[in-house]
Amino acid sequence: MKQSLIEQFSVLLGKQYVLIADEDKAPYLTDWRKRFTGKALAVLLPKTTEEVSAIVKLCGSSHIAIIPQGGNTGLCGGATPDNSGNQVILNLKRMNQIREIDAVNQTITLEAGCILQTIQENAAAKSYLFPLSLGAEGSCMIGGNLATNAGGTNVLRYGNTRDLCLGLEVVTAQGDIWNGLKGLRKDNTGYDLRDLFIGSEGTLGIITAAVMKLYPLPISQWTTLVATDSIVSAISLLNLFQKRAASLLTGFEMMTQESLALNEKHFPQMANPLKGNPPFTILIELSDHESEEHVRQLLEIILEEAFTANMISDAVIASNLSQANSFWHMREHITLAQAEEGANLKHDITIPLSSLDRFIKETDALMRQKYPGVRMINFGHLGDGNLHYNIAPPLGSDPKVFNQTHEKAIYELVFAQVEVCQGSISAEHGVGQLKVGDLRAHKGVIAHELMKTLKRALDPQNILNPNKVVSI
Ligand code: FAD
Ligand code: 2HG
Ligand code: ZN
Repeated sequence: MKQSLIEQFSVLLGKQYVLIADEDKAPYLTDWRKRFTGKALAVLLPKTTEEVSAIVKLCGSSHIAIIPQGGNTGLCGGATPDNSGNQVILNLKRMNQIREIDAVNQTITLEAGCILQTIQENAAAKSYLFPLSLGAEGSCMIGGNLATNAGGTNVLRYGNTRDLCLGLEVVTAQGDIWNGLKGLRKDNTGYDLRDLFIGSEGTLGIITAAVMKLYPLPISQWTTLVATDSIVSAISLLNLFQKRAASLLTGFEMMTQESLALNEKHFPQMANPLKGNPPFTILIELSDHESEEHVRQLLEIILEEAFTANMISDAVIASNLSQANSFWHMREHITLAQAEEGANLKHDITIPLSSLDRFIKETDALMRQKYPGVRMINFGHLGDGNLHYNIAPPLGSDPKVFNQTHEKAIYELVFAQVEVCQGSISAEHGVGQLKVGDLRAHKGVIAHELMKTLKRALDPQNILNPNKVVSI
């Protein structure tokens, strides 16, 4: 049966787009963090929506599950198959056409396999901003961004991927093609199907194309690094910028001393330009559609006010684009430094800003008491209350052994603290296979049951990314 299915895939896609040799499949079988590895009957590389639809129908009639995959940069194992060898990976990288840029409507219609950075570059070439921006933008794809409702560094001003999307084209679990590619900013015709598929991590449908919003490209941007000695000061600074700069504030990222020390250890060229690597370094970006001078003056006025109020103790304003880029690279390299250091435990959480200081102080204290020597590698999108509260094992311990022994208890400790502060256990990375149990425990019974009801209704055969997000 399996052999005949592979032959049918080959007839449909062409033999070279049905990968069955172990060495060809290998790059698709392990997630970015190397936490999960699975097996797959085949890796399928369709070029058109019709081919995706035909694959789903063939899989449906053979009861073979499908694992949708984009750039495979997800951090929760959502795009990795299980170990049965009975699942196929459907990678959308060949569906990489920009179908249309509508200058009047300020929208771009894209296929799911378009790489995020390519989209940004194409938009910029036409003087538009496509605001979604994240460290993996050189390889993640818009289908994956939509499926995970990715966040990144511009959420503060432009929202999550969901907020940037106006319409979708989706292949359903039955293999039907839903064409919802309307570029409408208002559409109250019943249930919002688009929002159902966004963030569903490939469990409800396969996103094949999308209409996304474009914005005017800012004409000037100023980026600065500032030093604060506490999270309370950092939040006061955020509130000051929100008040004075309002919508010109496009980035507000926090990095702790420990996270930048780790960066410097693995990437010495990424050393913190702020003297002495202060307790908290904040990266702030202002963007404007007026003159360079206008936003520069505003930035200086706000920084002056912050100095006077003792919110900050040092600041460096990037003098050119290359220095601004180096600030952002420093921020984005923390994840890579952590990967170099070895396996770590990631907690991608949101906490209301009013409870963030309490969360960090209490959780750090508990962590140090229970796991002496443990390292808190803390950074994140402070403007969104989104903390990457990552735990690295004590120096000298074997990360694998430490994680195997303590992972469950550490997750429980952090998530219990998140619950006390009324936060979320997944701010932007999603659930994947990593947090299925945690979602069950923390989403609330009614919400979790509703999610299972949706899954059963849309995918009764359970062939789309089974056992990811929810198990039914
Ligand atoms: P994949 O990893 O291939 O897939 C992710 C999930 O989406 C899987 O469940 C998969 O089945 C599903 N999926 C993929 N394509 C489709 C489709 N077409 N239809 C239906 N389902 C699909 N994330 C953030 O939110 N913010 C960040 O700042 C951020 N920074 C990162 C930095 C680094 C260095 C790395 C490695 C990752 C980062 N991520 C971040 C996580 C990751 O990049 C995002 O989750 C991204 O959106 C995943 O896109 P992808 O194309 O790689 O998807
Ligand atoms: C980021 O903000 C990403 O850089 C990755 O979301 C976070 O490595 C992480 O935990
Ligand atoms: Zn992030």
